[in-house]
Amino acid sequence: MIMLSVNGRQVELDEGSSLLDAAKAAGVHVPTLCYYPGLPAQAVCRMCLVEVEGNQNPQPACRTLAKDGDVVQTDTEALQTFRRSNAEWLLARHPNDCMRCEVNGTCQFQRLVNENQWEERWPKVPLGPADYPQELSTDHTSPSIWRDLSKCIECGLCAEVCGDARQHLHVIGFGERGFDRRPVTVFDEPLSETNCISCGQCTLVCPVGALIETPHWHDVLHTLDSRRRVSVVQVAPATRVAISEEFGLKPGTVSTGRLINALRQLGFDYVFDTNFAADLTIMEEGSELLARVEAATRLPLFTSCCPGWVNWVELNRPDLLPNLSTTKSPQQMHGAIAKRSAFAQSLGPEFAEGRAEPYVVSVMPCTAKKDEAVRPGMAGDVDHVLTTRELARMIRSRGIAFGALSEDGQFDSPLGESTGAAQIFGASGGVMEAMVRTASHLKGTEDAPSLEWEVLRGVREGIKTATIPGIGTVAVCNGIAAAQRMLEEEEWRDDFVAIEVMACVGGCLGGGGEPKSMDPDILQKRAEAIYSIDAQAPRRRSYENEDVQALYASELAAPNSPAAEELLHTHYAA
Ligand code: HC1
Ligand code: SF4
Repeated sequence: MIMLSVNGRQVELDEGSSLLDAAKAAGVHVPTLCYYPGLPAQAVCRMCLVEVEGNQNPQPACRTLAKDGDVVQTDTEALQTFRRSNAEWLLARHPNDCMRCEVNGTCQFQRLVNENQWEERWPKVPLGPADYPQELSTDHTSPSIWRDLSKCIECGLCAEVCGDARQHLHVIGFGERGFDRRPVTVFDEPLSETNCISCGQCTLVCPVGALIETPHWHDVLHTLDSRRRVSVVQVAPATRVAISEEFGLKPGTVSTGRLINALRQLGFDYVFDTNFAADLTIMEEGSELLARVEAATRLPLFTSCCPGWVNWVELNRPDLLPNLSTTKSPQQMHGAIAKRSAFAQSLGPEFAEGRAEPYVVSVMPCTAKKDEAVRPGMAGDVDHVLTTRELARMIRSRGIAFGALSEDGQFDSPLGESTGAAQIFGASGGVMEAMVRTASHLKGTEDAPSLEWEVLRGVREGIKTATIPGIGTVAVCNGIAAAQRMLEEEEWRDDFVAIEVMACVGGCLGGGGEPKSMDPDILQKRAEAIYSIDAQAPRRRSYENEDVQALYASELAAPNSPAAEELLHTHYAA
């Protein structure tokens, strides 16, 4: 342990802590723009400069190790002048667009300028070289992610998260040097022409509005307000936990009921649960796994509910496409059932054949789900996809006091029932654990004590494995980098019968559309909340979902039947 003082307060810290950690421990706020927990310190914005006794020059707190006996000052007049000058420089390169900007209210630069009342003193200087074509600075080609380089503050976090620090995709990197430095794609190609998998991690770490999810919320409000179509909304497992953070509730607060009430107030006619379709996914995917094991073909089976992962396979390893499960993701299944099944007619006369097709919206923690919704072969199942952040914007724009809503909201029936197994889809390892619970039952090897597969849980990046009696060894790749590492080894083909891959570390609870958080333990808190919902669920195995059973009885006959194949499965393209 080391001892030091920050603004006269003594703090004790582990060795290896930074001066930023020390300030936090002392309860002192040091401003940052280019710092993000878990990513390498950039130390480029110079907002976190602090004075350390004995050092002539101020030090960036994010990248300077705290030493025993340090005496640190964070808010001297000289530091305030440094910060103001740096901010003025950034202001000169930033448009005055805050009032209509999608990140208004959550932008860290806006908040800092506002808190300090810094002024714009210099003429505007656009980002990049003088001859940089302005049409290249705005890129709306991706169905999932919008880029606006004119808002970039060159913090470097997008390149870090897309590169070696997290995703190992290297779609965005830094081009040019010095004054012309800016984040670019290879050859400045639009995102849609690159190997971007749409995971949106760059939008999560961007401190400003330079990288955002492709916004759908304006269109959704417009369609709801027109009241021309029966509207259906489905809610992903990870959203009901993380949305709480957007409204100041404690991280890890479960807000399922509040969320349902908010969606009704927004004007949705039916509020359904993506988890219903997650149970259905397990019936289809679990049966697919058993059939492949039986026939000893196309093994290992890769899960396919993460569109970031599916995109990665299509772009980088088309040879693995036969191994991907053909089962649609829960989002797409839910849309297909709400729109195209005879079962949907039981929802009410407005769903009966011949009437206008329902308008289906999904709320997801994921930017790649926007891309999935327009994929060939699945386009039309879901009309619009909102991220958790976008839904929060909608709720705020309609003046709904989310925190004051009651937790008593209930999903509509029948596309609202689900089990605990569906809920854990939102965490890394959850899809595999859910599949194991049902596959063991279908195989007749069900073992009650193994309902909870602890070894498959956990939010830390990496690979987890478990051997399932009667089925074989399964693996979970937590993050697209872990999957890439695994595929570099040759043994994976022989070692596993099934592999779950979620592109975002932590699984969907760490998705690119989740609330922005500077809490280093946020993934763990969200995961605990997700597993608590499962632990309290009256039914915890997907085959126990009675509405799923009713759907098979009334329309689909059995998992992987021709009717199920037609409605609930898809194909992939190299
Ligand atoms: Fe996910 Fe899924 S778990 S992919 O992460 O299979 O987005 O939450 O909705 O479709 O159910 C996301 C989450 C989500 C799907 C399910
Ligand atoms: Fe989307 Fe989840 Fe995949 Fe991330 S892990 S890209 S949030 S589906």
